[in-house]
Amino acid sequence: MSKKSEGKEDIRCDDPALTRRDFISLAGVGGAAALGVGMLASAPAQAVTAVKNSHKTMGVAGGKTEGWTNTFNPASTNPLYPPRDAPKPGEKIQEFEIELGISVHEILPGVKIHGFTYNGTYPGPEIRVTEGDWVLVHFKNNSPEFHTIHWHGIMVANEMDGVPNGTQWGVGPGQTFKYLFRAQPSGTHFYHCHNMTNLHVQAGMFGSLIIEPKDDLVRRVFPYTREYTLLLNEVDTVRVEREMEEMVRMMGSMQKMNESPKLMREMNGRMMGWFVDKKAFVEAVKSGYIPPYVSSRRGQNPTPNFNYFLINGKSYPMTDELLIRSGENIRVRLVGAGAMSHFMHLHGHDFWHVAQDGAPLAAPVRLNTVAVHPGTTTDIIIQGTNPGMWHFHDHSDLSTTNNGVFPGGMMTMLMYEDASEHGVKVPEIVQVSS
Ligand SMILES: [Cu+2]
Repeated sequence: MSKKSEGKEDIRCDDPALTRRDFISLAGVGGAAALGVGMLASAPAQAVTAVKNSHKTMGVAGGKTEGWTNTFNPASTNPLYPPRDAPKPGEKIQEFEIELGISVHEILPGVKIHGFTYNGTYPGPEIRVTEGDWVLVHFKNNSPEFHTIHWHGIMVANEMDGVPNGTQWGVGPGQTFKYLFRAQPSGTHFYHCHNMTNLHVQAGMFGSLIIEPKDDLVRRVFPYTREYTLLLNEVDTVRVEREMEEMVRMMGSMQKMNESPKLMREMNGRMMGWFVDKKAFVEAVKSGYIPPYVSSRRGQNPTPNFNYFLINGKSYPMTDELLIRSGENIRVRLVGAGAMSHFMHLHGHDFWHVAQDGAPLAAPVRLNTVAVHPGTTTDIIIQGTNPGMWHFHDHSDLSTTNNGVFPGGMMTMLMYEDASEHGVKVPEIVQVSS
């Protein structure tokens, strides 16, 4: 578990003392950081409000949002806290431990892949902190490949950005790297590996990073007690399996050839095509260096052929439902963690698009379908106005399949817990069809 730490700390990466620690789980210090895996229902159901009165409870009347005062201000993109500051004595540090390993992940009954998993889960655990908190992550690499963690959308100091052979050396097998940053800006964000990103994200190296604002405009205007985080990505299971096997074989022989971490890092840089500058790269090619894109074993089929489309690591019907009650607002945080755009559509309702990339919009937008592009996050509020069981899915129909067969993929259900009280009658087959 995490150790408690307060006040200024001398942050040294690749500290050999850290590599001997036993990393098992990711946890916040002092219970202040709420953690969950994948879809998170953060609180019990709130009191039921009869659906006929529900419009009075939602902070919305006449099609306009009341109390939404988010005026345009260019300075709002400036960091609230100097990103290069260090923790001052007495400042609290939220500390987390993330251990990377190879484990088997089951997308659906009968469909398993080998994954790179943070603390054994696909996707990794949710990190949830409050804006302004210091965040210290001990990232221990227990896999035979190099990795980093990139804090997507976070205003970190340059050295903490997690770009391998760019802002840091890749974190090698058995090594630990300490990431330290202040949580800003607030909102829905995520983290992911930045080494061989396409493969490593498919293999599971991503997770949500929720930074709670001190004053939440979304919650003020749309009071809610339950929320869900949906990380969207897609996988070419054939490629992931093939590349993971190849990677383990290759890295195993490299380690046998040379146990020197320094040489390993340099060899990895060469293999990946990283150089100190463009001139060195051009000179190396002139001298006979063959870049990886020339020697690629992928041949004429360079693009992944995605065959599974995941919400929090699972495909329908194994995706978790969104639970709601009549008159309730729920907040849904959608994260475009993969390589494809997805177009999330809700049946039977309009919803409010309230935030994008973490920041509240200048005005909420009423939609029934919202695009979630790679690298973006989208927050929506669903109002419990129409009891029943409703599909919520990517409207790009390719993504509602499992290995080419409908139904499946990026689909879940908005389930009213009180649907039967309102006379809704649907056959059981609608609840889970596969
Ligand atoms: Cu990685």
